[in-house]
Amino acid sequence: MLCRLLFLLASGVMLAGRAQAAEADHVTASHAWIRLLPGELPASGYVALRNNGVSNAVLVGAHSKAYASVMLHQSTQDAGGMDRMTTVSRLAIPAQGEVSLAPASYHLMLEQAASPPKVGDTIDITLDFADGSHLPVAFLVRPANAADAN
Ligand SMILES: [Cu+2]
Repeated sequence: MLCRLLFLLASGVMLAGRAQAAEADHVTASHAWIRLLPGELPASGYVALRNNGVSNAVLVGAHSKAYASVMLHQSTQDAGGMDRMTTVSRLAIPAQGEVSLAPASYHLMLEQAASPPKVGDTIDITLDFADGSHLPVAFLVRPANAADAN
């Protein structure tokens, strides 16, 4: 009897420990959308991420069945006003803080669509965190001239 009680206690502690370790569990996503560009041009994915946890959540990438290639990028302008994009390997969402993937900033670069997306479609993209946890997010496909916020 005591053995069984100890076992139950131990598994309860393990479950609690696991829940605490999962970064994705503390992150909520809102305003997830994709800007669709014509032809074979890559689309961009945007989303506002909030971390309700007590430690940083670190986004390390994303994947989707809808696109063969999903990359985390940052757009910046150099001194001459030229737009540049760089690959981002780690993006920390601070504890109790927010990070936005938005035009002219961080974004998901989406290439090699499995089938051509249409405006109004919802596309599932899973965000990958440094601890191996995942956050599935539904992105709304919007036209090339869509405003920054939805
Ligand atoms: Cu990009």
